[in-house]
Amino acid sequence: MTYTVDDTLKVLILGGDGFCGWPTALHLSAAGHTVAIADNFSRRKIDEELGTNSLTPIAPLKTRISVWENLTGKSILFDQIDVARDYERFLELIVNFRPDAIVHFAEQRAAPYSMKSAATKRYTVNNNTNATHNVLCALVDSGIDAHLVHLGTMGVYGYGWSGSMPVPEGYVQVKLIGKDTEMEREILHPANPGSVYHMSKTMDQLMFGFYAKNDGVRVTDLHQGIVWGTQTSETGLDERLINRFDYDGDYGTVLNRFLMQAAIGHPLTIYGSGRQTRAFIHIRDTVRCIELAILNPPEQGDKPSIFNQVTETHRLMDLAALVSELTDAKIDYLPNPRVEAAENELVVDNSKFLELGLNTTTLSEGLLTEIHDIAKKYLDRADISTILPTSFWRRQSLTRAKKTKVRVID
Ligand code: USQ
Repeated sequence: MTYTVDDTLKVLILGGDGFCGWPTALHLSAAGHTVAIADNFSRRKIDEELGTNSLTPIAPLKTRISVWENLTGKSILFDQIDVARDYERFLELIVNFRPDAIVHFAEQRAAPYSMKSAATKRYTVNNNTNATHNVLCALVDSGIDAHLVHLGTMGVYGYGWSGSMPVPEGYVQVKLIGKDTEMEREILHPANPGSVYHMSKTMDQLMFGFYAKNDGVRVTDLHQGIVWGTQTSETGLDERLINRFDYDGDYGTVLNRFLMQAAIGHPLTIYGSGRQTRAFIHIRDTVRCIELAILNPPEQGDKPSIFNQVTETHRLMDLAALVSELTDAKIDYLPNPRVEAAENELVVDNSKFLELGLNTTTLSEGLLTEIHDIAKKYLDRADISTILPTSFWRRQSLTRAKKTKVRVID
């Protein structure tokens, strides 16, 4: 069954206080859906643990929700739950709320954080896989046929595997060649994660496939690229609704980091060659994609529906050059703290969202300037000591990074 934009649904957002979750909650509430948030504030706690903070001053969730209610007359329900650990309470929540859709953002989402130490690797796997499994298990346990929309990642495919062939939306056709026979099959695209975080999302995929097949759970997995930007039309309505802006070496994603670095006069930090190509999406398109996914659920018994949630691809050195042209920022080539291909091609098939009517927001000078301006506005909150990477994929990278001199390109 497909819904129309006039249908109003009950949507439970897991991780609704985070960078993607909060703007999604507002977008869906503005569109008339009944929204409930479950969150354990782990993202705010990790800020404390790392001694970092959002560049933008984010209000406590209760304040955010009451400001939204005062502005729009629309209420958002909230329950503080750790989905990975409080199974019984989560079950009770879905039995009481009876959602039509659950949007699952409740995972540790930073690759560098997931690679910092044995403790963060274990936390990432324990949290992410348990959260996903608890949600699936609770859907079956409760008998509630809610559509599960999960925020996955382009990183499950890895980079460079298919060369210039477009990365398909989740599944590939393969030919199995035996001694005497050959057969064609459709399988999940081979998983090729580049960090423990990305690995946890590849494990999620297996759970989705199993529960869809065994129990008829309806799942959409969104393979999202790197998000840039910070504000949506809803979060921009009042400063107390403002979204997070992460710029530190663990949680800041590359383009937002470049824009913030330019704003404070720090050289742009390219890791390695800069010839890595990645997929990008603006936060405004993230929230639109989530709504499109909710309105277009798979049928019971279908395999998980997989969408590539990306709007464009760019080489990192080209992005840095663009930001540098706009702002006169210098560019630093740092030794790469990660283990990743120095260079890759990336062409992505995103036709499913385009067919559903997504009008993409692509990189434009206007938007880059808007984010640069936000970064400038909150400059006094910036802690420059958190910019350089402190997470290294291999122990020896740390030693190498200390020994190698940074090359500055004017
Ligand atoms: N990079 C730099 N300089 C920096 C930061 C990063 O050159 O200052 C490089 C990295 O080496 C990497 C690329 O930029 O090649 C992307 O790094 P990132 O930190 O922007 O993004 P990533 O670690 O891949 O993770 C982010 C989100 C994650 C999401 C993923 C989508 O944190 O939640 O799943 O983007 S994707 O990359 O498509 O898998």
